[in-house]
Amino acid sequence: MDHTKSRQAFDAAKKSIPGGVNSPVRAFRAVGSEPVFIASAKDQFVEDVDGNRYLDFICTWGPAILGHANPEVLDAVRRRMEKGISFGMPTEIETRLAEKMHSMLPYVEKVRFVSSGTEATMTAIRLARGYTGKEKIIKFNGCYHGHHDSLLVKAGSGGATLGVPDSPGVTPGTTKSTVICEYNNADEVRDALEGGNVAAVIVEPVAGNMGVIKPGDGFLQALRELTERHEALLIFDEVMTGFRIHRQGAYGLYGVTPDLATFGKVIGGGMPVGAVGGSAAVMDWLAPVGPVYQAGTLSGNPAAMECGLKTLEIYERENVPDHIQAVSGHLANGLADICSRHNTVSFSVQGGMFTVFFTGTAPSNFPEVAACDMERFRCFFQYMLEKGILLPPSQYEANFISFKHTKQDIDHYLNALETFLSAN
Ligand code: KE4
Repeated sequence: MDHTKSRQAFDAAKKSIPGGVNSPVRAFRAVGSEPVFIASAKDQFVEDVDGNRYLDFICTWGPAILGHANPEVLDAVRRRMEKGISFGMPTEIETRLAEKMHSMLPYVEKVRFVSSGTEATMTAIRLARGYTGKEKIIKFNGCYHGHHDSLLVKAGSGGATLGVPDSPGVTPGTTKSTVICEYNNADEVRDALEGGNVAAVIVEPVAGNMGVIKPGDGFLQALRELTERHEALLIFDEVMTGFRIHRQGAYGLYGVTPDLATFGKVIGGGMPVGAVGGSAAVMDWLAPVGPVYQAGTLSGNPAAMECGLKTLEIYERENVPDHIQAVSGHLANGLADICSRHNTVSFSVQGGMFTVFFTGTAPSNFPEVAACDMERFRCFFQYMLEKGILLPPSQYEANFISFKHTKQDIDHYLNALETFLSAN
């Protein structure tokens, strides 16, 4: 494939944007090549500036659950924007999206909209600390909740230990109250909670930022019981899993009700939206009703609200979850067949998200993912790119399926995987 124009675009971008990108993963550094620059997208396909067309499994990291450029969504956003883009005042469209989310998720009695998943989890953490009057936050090794300081930490040595900064600029003072436990290890959570002063446990109910890793049997239920026993809040970070692994996210799939949940991606339909939701008793601790401060110039932006609302309306009307479930079931069957014949790969599929791991046994936590053959993943990524299949450029990322992906698309993916594994 010719990537001349992408290379020129990248050279130009690097002169005015750090690394030429506005989010690091887009720079393709984990796969050792230069990124392609996207010119347009439609349905399950994207096209780069050189005119190369790709079957897209990034789906803008989850928001494009309807596929790209849905005509009804575009029309609704266009009509909304003709009335003005932003007012810094309340609008009814914000209420309508909040009501839609409550109608789909009854435990979400109230919602506060923000402009990213990072803002959503940052708000949820502050709210939990304000509501409980406690300080510590428990998160899990390998789970990503956005780039705000208090959760941008990595595991120290051993198990349930205080986090250490995962980036320069994050001070030990901001991470001293963050405890890291191993995903799928409820005993570590119990030990950490018994230390007291824990405001909340925040978890990706299905992890998607170390590849797709499902909770072991009873893990989420154990977190629910342990947090109730120790009067800490349970926060489901559903920024990625919300409306993707089930029409009611992890709440619907596992039957566990969190105290708070954070959302993003799908609820914005590709425009900047994040949200934190939960019971009115907890949510009303947020300003201006309660004392926990939080704000945002573009929070609840009418155009973004319209994009998210129309996305969820179509999602329900077209029964998108059932279609995605059927296509991902076809994928899971195909991957099971391939992995039965190639013992150096494994996989994990949950609803509209999946990962092929370059290790023989599907990982259950971050250290096991870190042991994958990353060089072979790099070769796989490049092989698929040249085949016109765009994968997330990291073993630690999830692949996404949209409403527009077909079983034929999945067969194309499976055949390319099989050919790669047979030759490499
Ligand atoms: P944003 O601030 O990127 O909107 O959301 C942060 C976030 C929070 N919680 C979960 C579970 C998430 O997956 C994310 C962001 N996901 C990444 C993909 N791994 C976004 C892609 C990127 O960083 O460019």
